[in-house]
Amino acid sequence: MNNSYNERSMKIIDLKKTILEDNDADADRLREELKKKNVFYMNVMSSPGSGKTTTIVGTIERLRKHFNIGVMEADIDSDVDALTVAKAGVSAVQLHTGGMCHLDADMSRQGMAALEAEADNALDFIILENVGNLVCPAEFDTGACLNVAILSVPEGDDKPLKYPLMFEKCQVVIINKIDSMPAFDFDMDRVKNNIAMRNPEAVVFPISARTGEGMDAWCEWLKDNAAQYLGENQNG
Ligand SMILES: Nc1nc2c(ncn2[C@@H]2O[C@H](COP(=O)(O)OP(=O)(O)OP(=O)(O)O)[C@@H](O)[C@H]2O)c(=O)[nH]1
Ligand SMILES: [Mg+2]
Repeated sequence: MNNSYNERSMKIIDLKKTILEDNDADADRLREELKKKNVFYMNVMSSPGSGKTTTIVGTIERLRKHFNIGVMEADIDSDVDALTVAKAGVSAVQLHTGGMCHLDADMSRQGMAALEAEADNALDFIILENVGNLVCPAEFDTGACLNVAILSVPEGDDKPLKYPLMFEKCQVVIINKIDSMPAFDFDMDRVKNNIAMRNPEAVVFPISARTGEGMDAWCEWLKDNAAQYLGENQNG
């Protein structure tokens, strides 16, 4: 058969890597921008329902006298979390990700512009509740200066083994719902060992966002770290 078509070369583009590399560079730029503006940016990640919103509300209650806090709630749809957080008395915006399972640096920047327009005073502490997902959010640097993963007791102590990247990328792991320990075979020593295998530097805080147990220790640590970051920027 006479084939009149010329053969064409075919290019495979590793899209994901390009997207990730572009995003990494943009996240570094955002961190620099936030440093200049003296804003501490914390990214909270977990599976759906691990207690991100409940922990964030408890954190706001303890830290709002120390910082001007604003919250970005990222979800695929709905505004329930932004409404919950706004009731705690801080500026909040709901970000819809258009079906995406994570937030990236540019989406963070867009959200911050909306949040700043919403806020009465200049914010110095921005919290992102990332989309509930233990995989995708860990792949995309949001430009945050602190990454926090929440693992709740009912999910099981083996999750750091199954979802390594999340536990490698965060500086803090909060173990939430410790009030439910009697109902599960969750072993606190085992989970700490599993986290340490992935990330020996990670700081671990067992808490119950429902009863408040452990919340003061977590918030004291966070207050000291945020104050140090903001102080360093002012001095530097
Ligand atoms: N027993 C117990 N329940 C909790 C605790 N923290 C949160 N919950 C409950 O867990 C459910 C989910 O909590 P949320 O704070 O909405 O979890 P989330 O991670 O924000 O959920 P998504 O935004 O949907 O991903 C709610 O019914 C909370 O009341 C806790 O420490 N102990
Ligand atoms: Mg939530």
